[in-house]
Amino acid sequence: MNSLEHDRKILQEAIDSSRNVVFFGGAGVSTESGIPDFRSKDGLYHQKYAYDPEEIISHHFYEQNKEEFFRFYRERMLVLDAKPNPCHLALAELEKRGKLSAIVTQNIDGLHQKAGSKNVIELHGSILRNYCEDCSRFYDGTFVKNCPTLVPRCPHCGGVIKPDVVLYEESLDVHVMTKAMIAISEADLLIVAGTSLVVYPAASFLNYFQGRELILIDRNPEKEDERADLVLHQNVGELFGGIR
Ligand code: CNA
Repeated sequence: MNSLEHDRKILQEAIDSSRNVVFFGGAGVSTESGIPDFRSKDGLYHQKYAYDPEEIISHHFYEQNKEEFFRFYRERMLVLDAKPNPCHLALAELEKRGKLSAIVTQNIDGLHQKAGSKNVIELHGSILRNYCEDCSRFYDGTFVKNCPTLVPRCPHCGGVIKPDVVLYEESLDVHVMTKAMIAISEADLLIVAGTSLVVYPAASFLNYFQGRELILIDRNPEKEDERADLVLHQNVGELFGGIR
């Protein structure tokens, strides 16, 4: 048995012996769907832009330099054609079977819902939801993608259409945070995958876990966390490929 099969067997056993699994994920969950993460070697933070990507997606930058923000956002973040990978699909199946109660995600790509998951708690919002800053009308991701102007404008009032995505310096929605905390605190198995756990407050939600086992999955062989009972260094999509 190779290391992938071995780790998959361990993960399957942990799931089988749990009654309430919660999945906490980050950008690494979608790299196998072709969406780059932030902090891996091939991630967005290691690519060259006119400005530091971390600065571009901050609230003050959005307010001061909308053109540059939307140039980066359209090129790098507004990915609408990605497909769910085996991790997204296996999690949706586990929810259907009543094993998994919630997915808490830092991702904004909507791939868990595309895979069929229902209870997806999006800590950082979604590129699929967009609002006019002036009249609050709603627009989907395709509308923003196809908007002829670089800065998307509301056809009704001319206001700027802002993605419903939590930028750096912005607060998380209180109701969303509460749902995430409750879900994590009620889990007996918490699977944490594809996240560097450096973005706060999201990363601190792990502290609400009081269940039996916390399993961390990351492809970076150096990634560890003192809260984890077990660390599996695998590609999360590949690993979940055979999970039932
Ligand atoms: P991050 O800081 O980029 O960390 C990603 C982590 O995942 C790293 O530890 C990688 O080693 C690991 N990783 C990457 N690919 C895999 C893989 N296939 N299997 C296992 N591990 C892998 O991303 P975080 O999510 O921790 O940071 C939070 C930010 C990233 C959130 O605010 C997100 O909105 C934002 N983000 C989201 C997306 C998306 O929605 N798909 C993409 C890029 C960034």
